[in-house]
Amino acid sequence: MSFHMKNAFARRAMQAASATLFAFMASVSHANWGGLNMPEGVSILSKKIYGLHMLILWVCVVLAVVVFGVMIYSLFKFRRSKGAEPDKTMVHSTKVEIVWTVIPILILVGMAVPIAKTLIEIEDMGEVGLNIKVTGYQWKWEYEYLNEDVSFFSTLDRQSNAARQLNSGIDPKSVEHYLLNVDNPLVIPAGVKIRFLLTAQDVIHAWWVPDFGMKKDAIPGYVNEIWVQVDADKVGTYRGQCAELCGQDHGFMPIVVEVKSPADFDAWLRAKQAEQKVAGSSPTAPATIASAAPATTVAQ
Ligand SMILES: [Cu+2]
Repeated sequence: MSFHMKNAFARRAMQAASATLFAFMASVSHANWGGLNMPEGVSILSKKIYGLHMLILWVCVVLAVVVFGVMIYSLFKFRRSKGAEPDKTMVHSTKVEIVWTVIPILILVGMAVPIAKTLIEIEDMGEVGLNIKVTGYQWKWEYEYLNEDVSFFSTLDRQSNAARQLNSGIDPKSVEHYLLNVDNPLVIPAGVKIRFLLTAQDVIHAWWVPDFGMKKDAIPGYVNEIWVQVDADKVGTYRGQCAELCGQDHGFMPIVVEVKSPADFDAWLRAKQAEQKVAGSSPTAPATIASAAPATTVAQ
């Protein structure tokens, strides 16, 4: 390649790169920056996980700035065209090798401490106020409030189900919370530690509500645990989905959780108990799980 061709190629490459950069900048200036980061969530654990994520992100940013800063500075400052000569004495410097091995070890150990603390907390199922057994089915969820005689199924709402059919003639955009709404939402109290016992009846599903910061597989024959404590002031509706490819209608088994104040939750639970007693349709929880669950006391 001649010098001129090389030059023309470099110029065209620069033009293409700057055009791409410009297009990228133009698109991100209209982007929803709030959706770029992971959500902070509304539970004790989701906030801890978010805090960890931000801590590690900033550690990575500092490391990247230092490492790339030194690298780019060295590339320009000591380039061959300026007559730089490689320093042969540094090729096997034991001192330097020890330094750049020990520093990353210290950084990794420093990061492992808060991570281990949070992982231990995630697994701590002590002092729960309410136990809910969640069973995944193709394609719905069943919720059983253990020792409370309340259980029900939660399936995709009728509107979404009608709109999703081929040639339904219904514009999905006209359906509120399309594919993210259910007939019977799960109801839980805010400010109470709740243990979820996850299992499945047919294939592997996964119960996932992003705002709770928790996602875990629901596996037939196994009982997995997670706990969630929503902040007392975060009463509201939170949505999630099955997060494990579980068959043709995997995309149609959403999760809706209504978080109520403890008083409102108690009223709801009592009404539900009365309703299920009348209907005579309250299946009792399997003895193994019910007996493994500690006494249920919902904080007022
Ligand atoms: Cu599923």
